[in-house]
Amino acid sequence: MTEGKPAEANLDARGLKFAVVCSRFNSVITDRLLAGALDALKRSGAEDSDVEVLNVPGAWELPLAAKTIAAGRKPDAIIALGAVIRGDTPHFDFVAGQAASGLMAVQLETGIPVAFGVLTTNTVEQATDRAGGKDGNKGDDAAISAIEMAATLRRLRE
Ligand code: INI
Repeated sequence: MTEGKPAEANLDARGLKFAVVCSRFNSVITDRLLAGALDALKRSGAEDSDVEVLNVPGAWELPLAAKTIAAGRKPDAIIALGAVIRGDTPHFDFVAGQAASGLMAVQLETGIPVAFGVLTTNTVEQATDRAGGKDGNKGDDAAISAIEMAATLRRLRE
């Protein structure tokens, strides 16, 4: 291990600014993802005043909202939350695929980490399990990743 670098993730969110972009589509699920993300930020020391929450209609809209926030308020990290659940048409593939590649493009273009808290599941049950159910809360997980990336990038840029 290189001297001076912590072996464990830095999950200290104090002094860092975050934006949470959350889609309303499948809001029964995304509300739980949002609660998980906000809980993780608070647990890790983020101030309420350093956390901005923005809602968008669906996962399709997440990349543009994230890009606009990145360009404007320049938070230390963005947490994108959504739930894309497979139906009987290929719609799922377009929405899920474009949300994922759009959010990746935003973080690479802007240099602001975008945590991917978008569930892509075959069923509502699978989504429920991952939104505070038996498989944890992916909103919480995304927030933890965002904190680590924000802290790591801040260190790298110093
Ligand atoms: N948006 C989602 O976030 N999840 C879905 O499962 C979903 N499905 O299944 O259609 C979905 N569609 C809406 C989409 O994100 C846009 O809001 C809409 O197409 C308008 O641009």
